[in-house]
Amino acid sequence: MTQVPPYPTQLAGSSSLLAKYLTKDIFDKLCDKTTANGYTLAHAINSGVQNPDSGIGVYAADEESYDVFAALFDPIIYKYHGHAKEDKHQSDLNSVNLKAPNPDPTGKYILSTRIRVARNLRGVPLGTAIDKDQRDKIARDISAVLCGFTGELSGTYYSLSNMSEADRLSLVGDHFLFKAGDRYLESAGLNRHWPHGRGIFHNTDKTFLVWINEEDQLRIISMQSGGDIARVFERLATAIDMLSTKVQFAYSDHLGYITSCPTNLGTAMRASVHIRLPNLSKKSQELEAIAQIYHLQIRGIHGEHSSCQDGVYDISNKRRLGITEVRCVQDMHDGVVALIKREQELAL
Ligand code: ADP
Ligand code: ILO
Repeated sequence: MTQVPPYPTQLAGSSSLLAKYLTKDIFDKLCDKTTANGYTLAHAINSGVQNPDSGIGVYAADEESYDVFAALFDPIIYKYHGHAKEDKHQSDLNSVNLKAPNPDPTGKYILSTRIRVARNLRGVPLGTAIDKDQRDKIARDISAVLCGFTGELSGTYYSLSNMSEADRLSLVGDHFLFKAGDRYLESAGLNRHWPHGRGIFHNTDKTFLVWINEEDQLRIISMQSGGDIARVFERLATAIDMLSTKVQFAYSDHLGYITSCPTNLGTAMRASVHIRLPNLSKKSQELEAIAQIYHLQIRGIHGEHSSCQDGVYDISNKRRLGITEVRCVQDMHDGVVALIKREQELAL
């Protein structure tokens, strides 16, 4: 008989969505449930329990996790994305529908633009429950597909196991590669067998990159210096189209692309700029207010949970589910236009 874990009292002082929605009643209802991949409630909540400073605190292991643990995941998804149980997701990667002229043609504010989507393969457990052989197979199969890309997208796959420490640190420092040892991922089981099966594919200019087997099996990334958001989106859409002809991704009509963290469901897209806002950085309430109007998320430029330095921010779309990819990027674009306008007014 499986042993039922006790209610995690460590959540008492946490302001995560896990702590908010994992009432004793919900816990009792879900604590003996398991998905076909052997994923339990204890697995799903471990990251939030071990890291009480989490914003969310839960991870899934498969599409089934979102059904089996729906009593916990549904309110979290609704609170984060405003997406209700009966709502459907919709996709639009057609760059013609995006109205995004460069908000900063002289390059005074925007340092760089990056758009990424997460993808996971249909029928394979997510990184939280995947085994070593399955993970290695993904790295082999996907890198082989990517190495067949031509033109602007042609590039090379670098496995983390064979990479020198100096190369790894340089790629991380230049914002191209994921960091090692994230404690939220660690307690979610996403760092098992590290660095096996992890790697990065990129083209020569490092404008097209694919992370393999980090938080999600694939993170498909388009990025470049400056604020040409439309060009970055167009490149990403082309790469996604090409990959989609070779592999089937996990997708549901309700949740869109299935990801290990519920914040990434739907489009699984984060479109961001690194932007210099020295005057607005002294008026954090105003910055927050603009972010709220345009559905923006504000981060430091060294990844999530990093803080702002010298008035430079990572500004991205916050919503991802129930809206299209074009809408995600439009949110970011329109918000950045508003931020630059206010920054200019404050400089007068
Ligand atoms: P995610 O991969 O979920 O989008 P992170 O915040 O962890 O989120 O970012 C991963 C890496 O990408 C970090 O090194 C970050 O600095 C870099 N990055 C994010 N947005 C940009 C951007 N607009 N320009 C350059 N680098 C970026
Ligand atoms: N588990 C962390 C991160 C949540 C959102 N970010 C990512 C990378 N998925 C938390 O709950 O704060």
